[in-house]
Amino acid sequence: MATNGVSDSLFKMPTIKFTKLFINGQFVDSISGKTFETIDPRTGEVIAKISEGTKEDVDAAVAVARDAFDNGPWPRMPGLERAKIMAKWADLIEENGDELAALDTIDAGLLYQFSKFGIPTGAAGSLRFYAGAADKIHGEVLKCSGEFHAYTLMEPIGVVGHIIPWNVPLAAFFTKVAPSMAAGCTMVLKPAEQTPLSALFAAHLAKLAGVPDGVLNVVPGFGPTAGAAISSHMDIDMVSFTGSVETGREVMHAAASSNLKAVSLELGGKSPLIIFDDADLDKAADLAFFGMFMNKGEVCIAGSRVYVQERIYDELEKKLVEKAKAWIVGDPFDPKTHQGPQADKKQFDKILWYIEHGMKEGATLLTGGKSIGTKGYFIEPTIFTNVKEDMRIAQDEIFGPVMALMKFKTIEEAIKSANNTRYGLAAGIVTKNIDTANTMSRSIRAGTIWINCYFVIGGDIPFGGFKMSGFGGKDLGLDALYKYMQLKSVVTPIYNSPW
Ligand code: TXE
Repeated sequence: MATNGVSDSLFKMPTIKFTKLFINGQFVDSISGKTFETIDPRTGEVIAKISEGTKEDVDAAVAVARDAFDNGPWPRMPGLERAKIMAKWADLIEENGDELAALDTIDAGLLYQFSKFGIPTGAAGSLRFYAGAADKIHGEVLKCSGEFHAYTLMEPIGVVGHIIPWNVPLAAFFTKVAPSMAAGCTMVLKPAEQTPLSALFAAHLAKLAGVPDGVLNVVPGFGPTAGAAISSHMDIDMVSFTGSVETGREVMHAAASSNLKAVSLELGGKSPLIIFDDADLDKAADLAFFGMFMNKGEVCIAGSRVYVQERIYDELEKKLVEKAKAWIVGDPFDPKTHQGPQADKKQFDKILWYIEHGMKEGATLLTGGKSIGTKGYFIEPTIFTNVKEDMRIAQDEIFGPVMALMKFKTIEEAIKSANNTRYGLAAGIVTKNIDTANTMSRSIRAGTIWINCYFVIGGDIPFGGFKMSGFGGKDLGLDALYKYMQLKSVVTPIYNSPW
């Protein structure tokens, strides 16, 4: 394995300008005055101290978001006006793209090239996609029985609480914020405690773009305090959450036991990639490797269960090992690096625990398995073979660079294996046979199926899971816009009312 560790000379540290809560268009200290440290996963060192929002700060943020929704211009503005402001914000995101991308690299360990790629696509791209839809929101005229005229209105759902994770901070931010803003909602967003930096910078740019005060509020803080205050708040109309199944359960519980706010959950995955023996082996190996190790496996849609038809299994195994040996783990700013550090110590420890557990369970470690260097959270790309489906490494979301390689004989067996999971976020199929592709894509219970590709996501493709991977409306696509809206029916007599 080619590992270059971390070369100090390549470190780039952007200036950290925004460390406070963003409420009502201002950067303010938390009410308690408390702060927490955000850590650089390349070194384990402190980047900055961030104001720590707790329940009181969430209350303050919700009060202004509520007022902005009930009395402010944003929900009442013509869609085209909202769109103009969002498009201006998108321009500013691109103008400041280098700095924003660097913030995600130092805060979450994303490859700088990957963060940069996400600026025009995931961040500005999402804003532009939903800005384009903001003036095309309409209900329909209904043909109803009796002499009544009836129609529907699509109205913004109200104040939204967004709770987002740390694996792709800026993309997660805009996946939530862009459609809800286009819908006319106001919001309070809690970034993950590991990665608050890019969200605060983006909030500053929102203000410059002309987003009215109170519409977007960002409250960094921890899950059990700031996060729980959002999901249990009586004045928030909807909570939109991305994270673990366990926390998703808590969010739903809090929503149910407070004001029954609407809930949207995007949770984890254990997605299968199924390679049939008619596939081009080099292309299939590329896809499997990319599908697993992109962003160091910290992706909810990572193809972490790779099923290979038995005739090509040994050869594919060899190709994957070769790829792992050539894979460079190290400084995420270095353009030659393929994989940066895991996002934080907790995640690093979790992944290493699973690797050890996989060996104890009896799977064969084909390559990798160790951490790299003495500082930071770097882990080798790891591949297990001889994996049994009931092993935890084949069932649990590891959220790290750990692939479980398994064999299958028939298409029936492949379908059964692909569905042998409590998750249902995504799946990939590699085959030249259209019948096989059609049969598989109809039979797998997952929200996205990729045929001869992987990780193709974008503003225009709805994204979200089946089963325990989530529900409550999709992220991305026009569906995401509608999940932040509610339908109102309006009915009136056509002729003079007898009443
Ligand atoms: O997630 P949490 P963690 C999976 C992945 C990872 C595991 C644990 O397997 O290893 O989850 O990660 C906030 N009320 N995913 O512990 O706890 C928290 O502050 C309200 C998959 O970081 O779900 C953060 O902002 N909010 C995933 C957000 O929830 C709470 C992405 C996510 O943290 C809360 C991330 C509470 N009680 C992890 N507790 C994906 N689907 O992409 C925490 N939070």
